[in-house]
Amino acid sequence: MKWRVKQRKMPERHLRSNASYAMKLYNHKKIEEKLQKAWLKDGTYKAADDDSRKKFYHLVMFAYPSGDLHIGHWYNFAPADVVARKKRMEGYNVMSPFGFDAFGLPAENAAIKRKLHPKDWTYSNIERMRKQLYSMGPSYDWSREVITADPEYYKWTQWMFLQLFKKGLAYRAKIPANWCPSCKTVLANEQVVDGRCERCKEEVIRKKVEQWMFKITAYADELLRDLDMLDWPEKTKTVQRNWIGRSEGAEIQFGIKDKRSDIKVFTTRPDTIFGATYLVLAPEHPMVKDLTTKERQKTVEAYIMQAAKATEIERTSTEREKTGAFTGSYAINPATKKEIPIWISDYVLGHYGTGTIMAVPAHDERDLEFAKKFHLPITWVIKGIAPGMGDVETDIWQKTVGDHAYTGNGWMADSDKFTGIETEKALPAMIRWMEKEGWGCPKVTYKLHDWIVSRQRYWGAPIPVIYCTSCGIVPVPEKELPVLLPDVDDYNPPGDGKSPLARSDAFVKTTCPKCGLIAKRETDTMDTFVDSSWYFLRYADPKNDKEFASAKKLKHWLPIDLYIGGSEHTVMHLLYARFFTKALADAGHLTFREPFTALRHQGIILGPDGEKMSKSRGNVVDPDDLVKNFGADTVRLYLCFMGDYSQGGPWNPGGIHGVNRFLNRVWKFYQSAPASKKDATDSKNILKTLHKTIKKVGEDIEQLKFNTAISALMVCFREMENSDNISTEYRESFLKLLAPFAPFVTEELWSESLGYNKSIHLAPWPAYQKGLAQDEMFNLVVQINGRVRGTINLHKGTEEKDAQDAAEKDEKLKKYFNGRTATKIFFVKDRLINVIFPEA
Ligand code: ANZ
Ligand code: ZN
Repeated sequence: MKWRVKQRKMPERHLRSNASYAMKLYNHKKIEEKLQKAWLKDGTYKAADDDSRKKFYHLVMFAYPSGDLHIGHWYNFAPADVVARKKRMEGYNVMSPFGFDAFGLPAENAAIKRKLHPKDWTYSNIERMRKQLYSMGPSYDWSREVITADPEYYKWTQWMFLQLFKKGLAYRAKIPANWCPSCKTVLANEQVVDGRCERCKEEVIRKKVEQWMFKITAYADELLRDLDMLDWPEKTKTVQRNWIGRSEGAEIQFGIKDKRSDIKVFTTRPDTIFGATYLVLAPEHPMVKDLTTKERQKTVEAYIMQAAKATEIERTSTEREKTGAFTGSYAINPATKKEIPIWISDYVLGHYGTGTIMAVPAHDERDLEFAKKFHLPITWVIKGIAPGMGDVETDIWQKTVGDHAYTGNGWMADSDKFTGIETEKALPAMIRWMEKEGWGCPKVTYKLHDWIVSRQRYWGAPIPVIYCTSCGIVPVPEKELPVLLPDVDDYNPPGDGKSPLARSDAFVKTTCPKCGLIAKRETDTMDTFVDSSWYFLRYADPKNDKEFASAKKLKHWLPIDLYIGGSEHTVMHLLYARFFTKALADAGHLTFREPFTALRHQGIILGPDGEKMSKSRGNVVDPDDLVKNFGADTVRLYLCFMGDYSQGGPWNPGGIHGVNRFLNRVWKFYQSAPASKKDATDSKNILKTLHKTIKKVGEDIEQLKFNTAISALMVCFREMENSDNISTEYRESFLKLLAPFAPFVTEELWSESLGYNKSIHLAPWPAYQKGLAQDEMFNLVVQINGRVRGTINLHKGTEEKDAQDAAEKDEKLKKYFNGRTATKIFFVKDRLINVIFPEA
């Protein structure tokens, strides 16, 4: 009996004695709050404008003050912060700033829905998000924070507008624009997704309105060309390239029968001119009215009405049956001199090229479909087979014309003096001929359009322009900036296509800066993408009230060394910011022409069910709860550990426990084994682990491979845990390597257990010794079809693909491969590879 009581008491006492220790063990709430304050107070992450150290400008995309920081923000910001921290420890003068993209439609719509003023809604959100951000422990220099809705900021947004205006890059034009009937404003092409408003999902209609535009097309060529020199994901560059959409070809003039005017087409295949058997205009083309004969008027008008309803996606769809109407007029093909009918159809877009095409049904799939439907002539002018092949030739020709257009290259046919020539040679010759004859010239066209920047909404920077009845459009003098956004009572869109600011007499009425007469202010505000096109410049000198940033500070900090953010910004923000940089450089305000030297995208975190996180699905992961339960370090560490950063993936609710246990073990280890007076000497093996880890973690962070860096850290830690006595070097180095990932725990242990009084985050990043960090070598046995043919000396841990490559290149083994493709490979890491070829 007694014995049993004793037995029961023993573990209890053990527990109790540990209880106070356990409390001291990792009270994340306490240490995190304490350190957040200390870092702010000490200015630990303040970036000094000092030239003595090499700078590193590290940037994440600033946030919309939507109200809450969600796990997707964390996934962008927390792993990105690891890089900034590591660079800082490496001795770089790191600037990692943060700010808020505070103007714009989403904030305004949300505020209207809640019957709040957009300003109150936005600024209270900023307040909340800032606190959430502190909790994450990022190493931002908060003294550089920018908020685009602050007058001190948008003063310079307006100033930028004026610089573009001066250079003729900001202009006003009446254009068919995307109009969202629900948001009651114009949208940029980039803001229309599948024919719908990106914000409210309402179907967008086309409406002709006078708008302010930025001439981004003036930079189309440079925007395209300079992509080559950027360290960006290839896919992102490709998307931008396609968005800019450069097409080389010719512009050809067709005379109109019985009329003096003529009509221009853009074609990428001027070599097919002899096969152009009809013309097609976009239904909205301004010449349609003139070209339509009386008899055809009703049909044409009905068709135009019908076509106006189709979205651009529908119009460019290859699935949809072609529709159209004959105008009753004829053009003259300048090459054949034949009369060809002029049609209209919605597969021709009004705002691309000249809005008119020469149709070559034999060699263009869309034209062929159209020609077959409306029984228009088909003339074959390119053959895919060399001349003189007799029957085969005719045979192929006829078969092909029946089903498909022949869109490839080949030999010219039925093309007068060009007949028989290869198309690649004929093309330049034909353009020269057209030029000489005076009806054609080389032409480059872009898919990119000028950027519509005016918005008929309240929550944005007012466009700094005044309309005077005698002087016309007059820019607001720079010294009068900012044009303050007035505090109006009714900020709802009036629904008449005007901005809510138009209702404010006090705002509208002004005097002309040139002649002093009564004049009116522009009441449109700027697209929020204007604000974000230059915010990264302001961080260099955020408090400057004389300039948007001083030349000296810009020179010191810019361009951005690493920009990390979502790939959804590929065609808007990332393109606009590049345009702004080039335009400002040309105006003499910047000395560089590309803002983001290196760019990386994080992947997307999905809900635990593998679906996109959304409130309606109920699969949203709330970072605040996680922080409360596990602490920010655990959340950060898990986000870094959960998978390949660029891929993202589903959130695994169980996974976070593993990294939490790891951090607790780390905590316990340093608590129970404080720095000893007499230092231990590590064995060679232990040292090897350490130096390999230093090398690997450093390299992995550079490549944003956070997950594998953490795996290496776990191995490194186990070695330490299993050793009786470990050196101070090992202990300190490990903590430093972990510091960028888990800034709070490591900071606390650094001071409490290791006794330092300067932040670990400013301590030097550990260096590795090459000799110790090197992988060991071993002899890989190479078998071909199961027979040993030799060995090759490789680094331990070499993967299958690299092992195979090495074997193939080996002088002695080469002959067994002989350029053949293996059907199967058996691979045993660090031991053997067996390459199977089909037996001859
Ligand atoms: C004659 C021709 C013959 C064409 C042929 C193609 C093949 P990308 O590469 O996209 O620039 N096109 C021109 N303007 C158009 C518009 N506003 N709406 C719809 N299509 C238009 O395509 C250029 C080609 O698309 C042009 O070359 C024109 O058709 C058509 F065997 O001209 B092509
Ligand atoms: Zn005037």
